[in-house]
Amino acid sequence: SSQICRIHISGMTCTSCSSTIESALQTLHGVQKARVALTTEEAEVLYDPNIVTCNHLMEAIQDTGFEALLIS
Ligand code: 9UX
Repeated sequence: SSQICRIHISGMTCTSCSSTIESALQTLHGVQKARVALTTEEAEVLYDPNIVTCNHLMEAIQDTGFEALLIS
């Protein structure tokens, strides 16, 4: 089964920022769908909890140079 993780992202200023993060999330094993919204500063990720964790998703965001905070 799948779960959804919602993450607040700080530091994005352009659509290139959000695209970079979205691509980084989409390449992760276990991620089924990832959407990053620049205006709301939010990422919504559909993932398989048997393969990857929400913590791991947040680390991947931080690795691209942005701050990530768990929403839900
Ligand atoms: Mo363009 Mo977004 O350099 O940080 S990718 S502003």
